[in-house]
Amino acid sequence: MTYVFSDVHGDVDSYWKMLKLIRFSKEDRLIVLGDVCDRGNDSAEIYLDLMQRKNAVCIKGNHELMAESVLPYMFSLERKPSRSRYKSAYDNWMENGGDATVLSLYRYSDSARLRILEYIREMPLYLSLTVGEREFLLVHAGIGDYAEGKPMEEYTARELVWSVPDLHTPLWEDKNKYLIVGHTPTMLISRQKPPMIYRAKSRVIDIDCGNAYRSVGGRLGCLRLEDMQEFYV
Ligand SMILES: [Mn+2]
Repeated sequence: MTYVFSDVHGDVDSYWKMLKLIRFSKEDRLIVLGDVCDRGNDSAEIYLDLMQRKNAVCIKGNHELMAESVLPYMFSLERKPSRSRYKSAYDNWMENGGDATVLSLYRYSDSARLRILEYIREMPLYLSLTVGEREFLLVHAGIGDYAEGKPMEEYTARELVWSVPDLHTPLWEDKNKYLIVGHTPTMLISRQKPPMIYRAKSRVIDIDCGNAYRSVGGRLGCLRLEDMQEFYV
C-alpha cells in the first residue's frame, strides 16, 4: 500500500505513532511531502529513519529549502557568502523553527549530520504516480505560475514549495488526476475539528492537518492512495 503524509515538523512521537497505526511494512511505500524538520524536537531522528528505508521517499518542502541554504555554511562545507546574505538566510530559518533542527542535528555525529544534509539536498521537488485508476501529482505546497503542458521539471523550487493552490479551479481536465499537497494546515481552510484531510473541488487534496500546531488541535494525517482511506494520530 502507498501512504502519504506531510509536515511532521520534527515531531518524532507522531511520526512513530503514525507508522505504527498504518502498520507500515517493507511491502508498503511511504511518501513524505516535505517539512520533516523544524519546530519539533527531533527532526534528525526522522530523517535518519527515512534515509535508511528503501521504500520511503521525501519530497522537498520549504523548511528543507531553508535548511539547505544555511547548513553547508554552518557545517563549514562552504565559505559563507556575504555576511548580510548569510544572516538573512539564517534569521529567516530560525524564525521558522530552524533552531530546534540545529539542536537536533548536533545531538548526532558529524557524519550523520552530513548525510542528512546530503539527503535534504537530493530530495525531489515532485513525484507523479498512478495508483489503480487514479493519477497523482505530489508536491509540498502547490504549483506556482502554473501553465498547462509545462513540464514539471521547469518549475522552480520556490514555485513548488511555497505556492498555495487554488481550491476552486482545477488545474487540469482529467477527472482522475489529483494534486496532493501539504504545507497549508487544513485548519486554515475548514473549521472542521479535529482537522481533517481536505479534498477540494479542484481535485487538490491537502493532507497537512497541522501537526506543527498540536497545541491548538493540529494532528498528523495520512492518506492511503489505493483506497483513499485516511489515518490520524
Ligand atoms: Mn511548508
